[in-house]
Amino acid sequence: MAESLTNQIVLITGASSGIGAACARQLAATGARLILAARRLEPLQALATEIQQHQSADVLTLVLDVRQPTAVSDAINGLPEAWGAIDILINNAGLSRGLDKQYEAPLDDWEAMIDTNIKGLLYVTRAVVPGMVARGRGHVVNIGSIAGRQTYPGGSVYCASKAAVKSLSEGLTLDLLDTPVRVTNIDPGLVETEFSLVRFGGDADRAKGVYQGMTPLTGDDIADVILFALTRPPHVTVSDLLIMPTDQASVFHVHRRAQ
Ligand code: NDP
Ligand code: 8X3
Repeated sequence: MAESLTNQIVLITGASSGIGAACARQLAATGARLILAARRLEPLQALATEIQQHQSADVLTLVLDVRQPTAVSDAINGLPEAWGAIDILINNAGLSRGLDKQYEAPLDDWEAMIDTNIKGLLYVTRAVVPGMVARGRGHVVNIGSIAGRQTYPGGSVYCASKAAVKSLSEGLTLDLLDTPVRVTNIDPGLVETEFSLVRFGGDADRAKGVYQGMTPLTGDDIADVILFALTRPPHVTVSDLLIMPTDQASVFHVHRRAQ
């Protein structure tokens, strides 16, 4: 039987936009209780208000920078009692910075990507998963990328960070083998979110160009698949998925129509 998500406590990192916000909206409709985490309070609060009003879901917002290990463990350990037993963790917070050559890129960009996409994901996992193991239930969803499977020019460090996510998903699966806790790795292709805007430092025209002439995925497309994985019966693990726009065959092959 499909797993019900009603009253399950879900922590979504990077819930203030894009894929994370889409997951929040879809999970709210299932009756799950949501902890929405990100650095920006305003979009988190706006989303929480929207979800509470339209779906009367139970929502807690958490201003959190996943790059700060002490802040992460304090935030998780300090959750109100009614929210502490996290059933589902969606490790979604992540970003790319620039498209510079490996021998030219600004060091700050590397730090941001490695600290967020690899170390941040690890810090949150380290804070949440012991409770899942102790309670004998839980599901971790890691958001990787097609960029973790194929490296493109100027993408060295972002691609490496997403290859690391894939390894971390595999490692966590192995480490949890003698427990009921499940791990799902999701690798999306091009999804139109704030991702490219962040990558190109707020340059909206350049960001728009990434999706020009093709139909990208939406955050909802990825949330659909995550919901599918989360609702499989307990003996089924959707372990590793690549989700692509129909207009994309690889990081190098995107079908664009003349406009
Ligand atoms: P968005 O930029 O729309 O969302 C990224 C989210 O991550 C935001 O909510 C942002 O919130 C949060 N975030 C960034 N840094 C931190 C941090 N240090 N601490 C906490 N939260 C943080 O992009 P997407 O929705 O597209 O990205 C979500 C995930 O999907 C990322 O891991 C990305 O790498 C991955 N992905 C995206 C693809 C795409 O084409 N868009 C394809 C494949 C994978 P805030 O700024 O408020 O902290
Ligand atoms: C995001 C997809 O191809 O822009 O991870 O890196 S890509």
